[in-house]
Amino acid sequence: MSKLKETLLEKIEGWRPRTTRLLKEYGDVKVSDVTITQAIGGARGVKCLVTDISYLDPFEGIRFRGHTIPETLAALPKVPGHEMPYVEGFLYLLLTGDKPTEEQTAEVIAEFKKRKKVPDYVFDVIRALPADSHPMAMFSNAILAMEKESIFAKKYKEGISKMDYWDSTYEDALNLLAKLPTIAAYIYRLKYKNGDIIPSDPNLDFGGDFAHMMGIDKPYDDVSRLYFILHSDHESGNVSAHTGHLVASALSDVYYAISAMLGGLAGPLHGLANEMVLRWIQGVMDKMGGKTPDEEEMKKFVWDTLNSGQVIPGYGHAVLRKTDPRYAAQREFCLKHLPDDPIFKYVDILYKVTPDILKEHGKAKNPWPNVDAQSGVIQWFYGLTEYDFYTVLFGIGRSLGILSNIIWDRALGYPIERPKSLTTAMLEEAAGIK
Ligand code: CMX
Repeated sequence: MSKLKETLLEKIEGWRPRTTRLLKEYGDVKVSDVTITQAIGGARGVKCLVTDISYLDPFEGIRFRGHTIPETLAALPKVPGHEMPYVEGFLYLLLTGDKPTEEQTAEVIAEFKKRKKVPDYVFDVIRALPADSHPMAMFSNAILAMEKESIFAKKYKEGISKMDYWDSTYEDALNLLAKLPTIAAYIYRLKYKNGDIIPSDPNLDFGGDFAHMMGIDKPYDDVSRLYFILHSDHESGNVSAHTGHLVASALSDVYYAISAMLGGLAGPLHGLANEMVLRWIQGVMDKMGGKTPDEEEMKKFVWDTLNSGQVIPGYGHAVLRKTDPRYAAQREFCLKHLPDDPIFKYVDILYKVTPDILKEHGKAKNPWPNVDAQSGVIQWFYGLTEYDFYTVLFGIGRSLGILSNIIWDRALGYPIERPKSLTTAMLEEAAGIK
């Protein structure tokens, strides 16, 4: 057994009595009430999910295993000669809650290297899809095609104890994660680079090999590491994380769960917003004939979008009530590495004018930018200008968090998810309407 798995087992055995005690002795304690607004309105703010991997405070933003983004980036072992930490060390943190040593990080790197060969039939499946398929549809299909590799599904059919579900789920999760950079880069090179595929370099880490297979020079390896870490997890209620958890709660294996969660991430109100931001900015650039708009001109574009009944992509959030620290981390990166980039200038002017406009518009509860407002600029700057690929990058990152959650869901024996519905007439009755 790997040291990571041994540590995880120790953590799981230590954690299980806490969950059991809460259920046995305090199961009736209330943590939330549900109003009609919440029942009709997408369960906003209803506290009915449990995760220890990350927590989202509306005013502070995300903490991964208790650490803010700057703390996380500072705490993890760095790739020698690079600014950013190993994604593999970050996974160790998500899974165990402990900051990994260099040695513990090296073990996860070795685990990924062992598992990263993608079966040939996956590439056949991708190539069989229509060439104009969205890259997210290609990514989801490729992952679903590998379902037959699931160790959990095989063991379940053979008959295993509920206490051991997490073990084969862990194996599936690592097997799948290790392959995601190769699958994603294959889709990119097939779709946008005439099928000129760059093979994986067995000596590189997760982020480094991804940049290599994409064919993009340094520091894109660090950009990838930062991007995957920032997008990994945002507690459990967002559409992708919730979908992953929900599907896996039926004991569907992780191939089904990750393929499904990508479908949710591909929506324009969720992960696709990073594509929509670049689309929107390109539209403004075309109208401006390449000239950078001043604040007054930019205000007009924002108002025109709102007045035509559309949302401003990259702004607003269901939980956050301040500038997303994932936006802030990427902004800091831009200020350091690409302060004069024309698209960054657009994003910067947008940041200056949009919050006040959204406040005046009076609808969005959060007028501040989210992660997606800033992420495309960095990709564009380093040469990844095919913006319909951006959500795939989000999908690789998000898989780290969702798979960590699913392993823990299984370890703690969380049941199949099944909230209760009401009819409109029942709501009217509850409201006292005749
Ligand atoms: N531009 C214009 N209107 C907005 C808005 C925005 N950026 N954000 C919210 N609103 C509107 C909503 O559409 C809603 O309008 P209606 O009352 O007409 O339905 C109203 O303000 C209230 O919405 P809310 O409670 O503030 O926000 P929700 O929790 O319903 O939705 C989100 C959250 C993110 C879907 C929404 O802010 C939005 O559509 N933003 C733009 C798309 C985007 O950036 N999504 C990415 C989010 C991060 C991620 O998941 O990747």
